[in-house]
This record gives sequence, C-alpha cells and structure tokens, in this order.
Amino acid sequence: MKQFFEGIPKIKYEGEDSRNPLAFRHYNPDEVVLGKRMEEHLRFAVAYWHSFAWEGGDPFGGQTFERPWYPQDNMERAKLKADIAFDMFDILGAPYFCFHDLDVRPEAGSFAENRDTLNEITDYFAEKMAAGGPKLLWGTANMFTHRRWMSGASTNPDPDVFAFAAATVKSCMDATHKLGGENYVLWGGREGYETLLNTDLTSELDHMGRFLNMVVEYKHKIGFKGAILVEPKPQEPSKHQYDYDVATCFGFLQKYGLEKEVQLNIEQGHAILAGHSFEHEIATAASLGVLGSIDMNRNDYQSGWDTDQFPNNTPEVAVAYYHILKAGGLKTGGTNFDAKVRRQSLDAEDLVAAHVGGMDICARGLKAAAAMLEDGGLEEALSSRYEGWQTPEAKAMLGSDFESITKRVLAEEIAPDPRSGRQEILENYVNRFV
Ligand code: XUL
Ligand code: CO
Repeated sequence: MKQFFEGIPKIKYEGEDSRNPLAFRHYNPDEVVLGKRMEEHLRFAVAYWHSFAWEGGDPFGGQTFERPWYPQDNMERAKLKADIAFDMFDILGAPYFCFHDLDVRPEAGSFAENRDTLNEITDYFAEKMAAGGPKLLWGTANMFTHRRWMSGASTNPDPDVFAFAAATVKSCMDATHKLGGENYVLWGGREGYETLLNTDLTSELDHMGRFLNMVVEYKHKIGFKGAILVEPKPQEPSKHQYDYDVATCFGFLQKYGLEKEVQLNIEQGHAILAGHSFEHEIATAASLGVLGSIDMNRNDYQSGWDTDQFPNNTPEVAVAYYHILKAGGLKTGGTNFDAKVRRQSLDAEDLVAAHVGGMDICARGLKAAAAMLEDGGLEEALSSRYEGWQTPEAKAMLGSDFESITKRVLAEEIAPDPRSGRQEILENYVNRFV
C-alpha cells in the first residue's frame, strides 16, 4: 500500500556528507545528546491537517494538489487517507502524529454523525498504531472551519454553539484518550472578535474561562494523564484573538484559576505574528512554568500572515532548543510540524522532503544548542552580568523599602557605572555553534 509514495524509500541517517536529498544528515534518532537519545529530545510529530488535508489553496486560487483521498466526504476516502498518512509516518520514522477531528472524518451536519465517524476512524488508527505505527502526540478539535463556528466556539454569542463546542471537545478528548494521546490542544481558532461594536468582551472571556475549566474537569474525570495545552496566536482568523501570546494566555489562565492545570503549545509563526521571537515566547513560558510543546513552523518575515513553512534556519532553531533544554526539555510535549508545503510543491516527494529537511534542521539546532550548553559560555556571561545581585546588600534591598534604599544611596554615594551588554560578542559566540 505504498503506492502514493512509490519509489520513496524509508528515510535513513547517512551523515553530513550525504548528497541524498531523501536522507537525514543530522537526525540520527539513536545518537545521544546530553545523555538522551535525539528522538527522545525532539519527539517529532507530523500534523495530519497540513500534510494530508490542505489542498493548496490561497485567497486567489483554489486547490492545486491532487490527492487520491480528495474530497474527504466519505469514510472510504478517510480510510484511504489514513493508510497513506501512516505510510508517510513510517517512511519518515516519525514517532508521533497529531490530528483535528475534521482532518480525519467527513464533516456532517449533526454532532451525532460527527462523533460516530470520529470513533470509527480513530478505531482504525488504533489498529495501525498497535501494528507498530507512531504514537499520538496530541489531538484537537477544529472549531473554526465550519460556518457554525464563524462567531467563535466557546465565545459564541449563541449558547447552542457553546453546547455544540462542549460536545465536540468531549468527543475529541475521548478519542485522544482512547489513542493514548500525550496531550490535548486547544487553539483559539475563532475565539476572538472582528469588532468591539458587536462584542461583549467580558462575557466572552468568562465563557472561555468556564469552558477551559470544563476541559480540565473532564480530563480528571476520565483519568486522562496527558497535558492540556492552549496554543497562543495574536490574529488570523479573528482580527483580535483572546489568546494573543504567552503572556496574555498566562494572564487568562491565572484569572480563571488554571495556571497549574494548563500549559502552552508555542508556535514559531504565531510568535512572529505577535511581534516576538520564538525564543522570547519559549523563555517566557518556561519562566512562568507553562512550557508544554512546540509547533515548529515558521512564518515569512515579509508577508505578515501565517504561512506555516517548514523550518530552515539553523540559528533560529538552535536558540529555540537552547531555551527548551535550559528549561529541562520537552516533557509530554514534542516538536510538531504544523507546516505545509508550498502550493506549487505538488508531489509526494515534496511532502516527504519537507519533513526530512525540517527534522534535519531541528536535529542540527538541537546539537548546536547542546554544544552551547556544554561549553557554558552563555551561562558564564549571564552570571557575570548579574553577579552584583549575589551580594548580601543587593539581596537585602529586595526585602527593604524606598526610604531605606534612598538612605543607602545617599550614605554610600551610589553612582552606577554602566557596563557593556556585550551583545555582538555573544552573537558571535552563538555563530560559532550554528
Ligand atoms: C493555526 C494552528 C492550528 C493549531 C491546531 O494557526 O496553528 O493548526 O496548531 O489547531
Ligand atoms: Co499550530
């Protein structure tokens, strides 16, 4: 059943000198990096939606890809799509995959039909997984494509849509649990607004907070051991999304008492849309204790929209993994390619090569990040920059007050002497490793 990928062999590690475009030059799953196998550090996942569901459209033109499983309007083609997807997971040696309900089943008008077809197709997945297929990194619900979601899911002004969303997420959590999924993701989709002229922001946020609490309550009820993750994104499709970035999400989680229950799935492209770097978002989440998982797909820096491209920039990826390793690595999370090939990349080979390149660049970034950590140059620079805070006077100051501090400034005639931030020297240092 490898017909779709005919002529494409199982991808192997051939080392840096390989000229084979369908070989790994850096991703060597068994290679030990900082005491752990590369595969266990990176925990790669293939996203069903972009690799198998995306048809290659853009705002100016429709489908460019021709796939034997299109249109996915019946179970027969949904199963064919699953056969081909699992073939690709096998070719890549991908340890995980991720899916939305809509990626894997035909869409029907009624909740009951959607739930039944989801159950049927995920039973089909379970057989393939048991026969040596990959594991499930996370499942999620698509609550943004169908017109019923156009004004939001849990934030919809219509309580019937909230109800439909609750039942949908329950069915997707059940499927994720059944398949042994290691996380469950909620990306806001249309949880946001187009104009405040028609939006009651306060009650929409309250409804979203209650909804997420219901997710957590249900997780505990069914004994789902995975992590619940929210994926920040600042805009697109809504003009303003409620889960704008890591800091906004954390404020939301705290307000609704969820900061110990919910972590974040951080996507590079979304960080860029929010005007942040990927490493800023990762380091902020790590510092707030909510770093869960990553979607490793970049955006185009010029176009200003979510282009979902495979990663291909070693320094960016290296700095991201540096912060992940510093935070103790990915735990239940992984490296998900929420990435799609460009719409002119028509062939099965393009699909495989895109993942091979993405996996390889991540492996290269991971090795560079580990080498930097082993060398310790950045940690040394950091402790030297903040060494003043190690003195007893500096520590005591944090427990004092403005009046006593002012007295000390006057008595000791404190006059700070600025020191270089050494940015270029540190950038040059990083360039030695990437
Ligand atoms: C959308 C996005 C989603 C989530 C899952 O920009 O990233 O595909 O990853 O719903
Ligand atoms: Co994503």
